[in-house]
Amino acid sequence: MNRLTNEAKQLLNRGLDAHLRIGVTGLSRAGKTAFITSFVDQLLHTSTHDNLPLLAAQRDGRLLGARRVPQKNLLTPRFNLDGSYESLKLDPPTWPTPTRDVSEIRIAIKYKPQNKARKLVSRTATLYLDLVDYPGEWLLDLPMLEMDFATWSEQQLKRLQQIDLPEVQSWLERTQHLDIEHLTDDKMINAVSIEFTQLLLSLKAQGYQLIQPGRFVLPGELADAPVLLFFPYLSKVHSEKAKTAKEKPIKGGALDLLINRYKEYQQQVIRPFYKQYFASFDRQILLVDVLSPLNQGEHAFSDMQVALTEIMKSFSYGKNSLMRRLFLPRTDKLLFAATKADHITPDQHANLSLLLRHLVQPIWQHVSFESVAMECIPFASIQSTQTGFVEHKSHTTPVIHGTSMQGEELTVYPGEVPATLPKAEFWDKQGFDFVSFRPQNYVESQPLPHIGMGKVIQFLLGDKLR
Ligand SMILES: Nc1nc2c(ncn2[C@@H]2O[C@H](COP(=O)(O)OP(=O)(O)OP(=O)(O)O)[C@@H](O)[C@H]2O)c(=O)[nH]1
Ligand SMILES: [Mg+2]
Repeated sequence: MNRLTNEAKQLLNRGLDAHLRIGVTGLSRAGKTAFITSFVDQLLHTSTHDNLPLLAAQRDGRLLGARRVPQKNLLTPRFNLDGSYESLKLDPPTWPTPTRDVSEIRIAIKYKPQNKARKLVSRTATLYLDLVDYPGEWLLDLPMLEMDFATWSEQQLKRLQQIDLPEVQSWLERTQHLDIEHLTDDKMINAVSIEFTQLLLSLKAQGYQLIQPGRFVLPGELADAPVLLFFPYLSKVHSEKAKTAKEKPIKGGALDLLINRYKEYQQQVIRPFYKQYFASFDRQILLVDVLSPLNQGEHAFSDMQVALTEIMKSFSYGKNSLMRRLFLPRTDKLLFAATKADHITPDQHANLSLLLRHLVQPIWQHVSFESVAMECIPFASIQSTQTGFVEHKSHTTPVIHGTSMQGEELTVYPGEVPATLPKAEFWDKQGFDFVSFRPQNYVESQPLPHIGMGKVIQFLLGDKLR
């Protein structure tokens, strides 16, 4: 009892209210906006509905209610929750519009503490929750911090050379023979940089996900800023021969400009993002749309795999990791979540979870040694289909039923999700048929339909509601 009263006294001094900051990320279209919308919507309904049976605090009847409160961080744009509701309320309902920058929203969750010491102090407590949406593309830039311009250029050009697309090859031919060392104004540099950005955007539209620098395709507030006007270029000045001859770029010349902009990008764009945002998250969720690349084909899938491996470097907190050396990350829980699970039949959810596990495997073991709890969960933020069975010649097949984006009622069996990284046979068979569904009609008094949000929310904050 003595220990309890001591703990209670400490709690009294600190106050019972706790604060949790969660980073929500994923490559564009992964489902971040739909996820935060549903996350908040589910919490707002917990006191009136039995919508999250897997969230222990709700199951135990200890959740008293949740409400939106003004965010503390006044410099970050607000997450547009009302905009999401407006899209879903339209007739026919539509998905929220794509977002391009970081945004955040704050929720206060009131609950009855279960912890004995907490109960001694007060019968109710509040958890303040910040959810911060930021583009996963920005995480692709971390490795750039350890590369100088010449090394980065070499790596990028090598990668571009491997992409067998006419627009890539023609950009390489046009730009790598320019004698920019002797240019003294920035007109040509700016023009080639804009072409490079367009090339990256076109690659992204074709399913390539490993895009570096990430801000070139998702500039946020930096759109049109000169810090985004550079491109990979292997200068003769960087060649081994020139190095020994101690040849230096002309001061104030075009090559100097490229190098300086690259350095500014490292110092003024990449570093501040990790310092101000990334290092401030207590927990993070990385949303991965595994199903779309599975549908788009081998190039999209393998590129997503490489992009994920790059992204995972930001979550690698080992003692010698770049993250640990440069910043002080404090994330203690990391969730990998496969989104849009309502596109497949329930019997495939286990495979989706296993496939995601294989995708994040390279870093999984590494991170779990560093006292970060990790989990892989398949889920759907806003369920847009219903599940059922179809009988055919005494054979029962599981199906999903929904309305396509064009308004067509569809009942489909989308196919099997491979439980391991797909092999050549899978791509030959093109075994997976993915249809985009429109959201179901929105009923204001009801929580948004979902699959597995309770498990996701329990992992991210269940222990903070004890
Ligand atoms: N069926 C289904 N589709 C989803 C779900 N979540 C997202 N989608 C689809 O994925 C698209 C992208 O979702 P968003 O939430 O806008 O993704 P995002 O990561 O915020 O995308 P950006 O803002 O472009 O970075 C949506 O327009 C939907 O078509 C879901 O739970 N179920
Ligand atoms: Mg978004």
